[in-house]
Amino acid sequence: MADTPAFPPDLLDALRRARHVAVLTGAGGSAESGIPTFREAQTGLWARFSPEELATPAAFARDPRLVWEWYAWRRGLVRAAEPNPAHRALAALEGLVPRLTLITQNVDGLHARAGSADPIELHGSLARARCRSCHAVYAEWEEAGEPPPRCSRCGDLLRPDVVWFGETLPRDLLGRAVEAALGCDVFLSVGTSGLVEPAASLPRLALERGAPVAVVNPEVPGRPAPPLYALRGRAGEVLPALLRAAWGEAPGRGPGPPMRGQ
Ligand code: BV8
Ligand code: ZN
Repeated sequence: MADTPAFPPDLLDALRRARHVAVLTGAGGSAESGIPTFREAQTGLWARFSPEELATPAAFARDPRLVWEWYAWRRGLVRAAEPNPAHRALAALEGLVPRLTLITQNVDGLHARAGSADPIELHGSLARARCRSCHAVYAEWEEAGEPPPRCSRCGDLLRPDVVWFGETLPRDLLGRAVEAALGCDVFLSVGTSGLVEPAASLPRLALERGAPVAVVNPEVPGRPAPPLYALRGRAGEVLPALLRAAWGEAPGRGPGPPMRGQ
């Protein structure tokens, strides 16, 4: 068995006893699927722009085609990508705890593709587009003619169905995420730089209540002390090891000894 890094025993204990675990993921959770994070320099054509410049209503108003093509490029990356062991470990975690709330800032849909039942996609999804006027939502669309494609209902331009900087998050999704941060027994913050609000406040809400908060990231600044834990490493390695350390070899089974014949 690969030697699992030593995890703090009280964190493992809190996980095993938890009735409700909340998880927030960021771009670092998809990094091992080959999806560039926001902090990394973007490759090629997109090296000239920063996401904060392109992921805004003003950028789309100024140059709809450029913004639409940036998202088409990212959609291509996601289509070519597979969920990584971090996504799969979080999908397995659903079967190990009574209640799991998975909250993601990512728009790549990889948690659902890994089998997570109901990821809260706080910032929307690349897989959908919506009309900028009548707000009709599309899961598929014709890419004929000059991009962006147009709404079949009102003829205006489609835009990616994501939350841009300066736009408010869907109230119901944010409400569920805040409720999970306020009610969970353990909070895992995975692969996020914690710079973008209001998502960045979620781990803080849990920590302020004294709930154990574990940060899974190769870079964790400072010297965190319980109930804040630094699990320094890549999510695709740390999360499977954490499940093995807490629940044993077969992370796909519920707590307790594996049932026969399963
Ligand atoms: C809003 C979708 C109300 C689009 C995104 C205070 C309160 C409220 C708002 C604000 C505020 N202060 C500032 C604001 C405005 C703004 C904001 O937060 N700006 C920042 C830049 C300061 N917030 C908003 O506009 C939000 N709206 O609050 O509405 C309002 C309205 C008007 C005016 C005021 C308030 C909307 C924010 C949503 C924006 N949309 N995405 C798209 O994807 O194109 S944000 C986007 O960037 C992501 O979704 C994500 O949230 C963020 C990137 O962050 P991360 O995911 O953390 O990724 P990052 O690259 O930064 O870090 C990766 C991490 O992974 C690193 O730490 C790295 O070390 C680690 N890592 C790398 N490899 C691995 C790894 N970890 C583990 N394993 C690995 N292998
Ligand atoms: Zn329309």
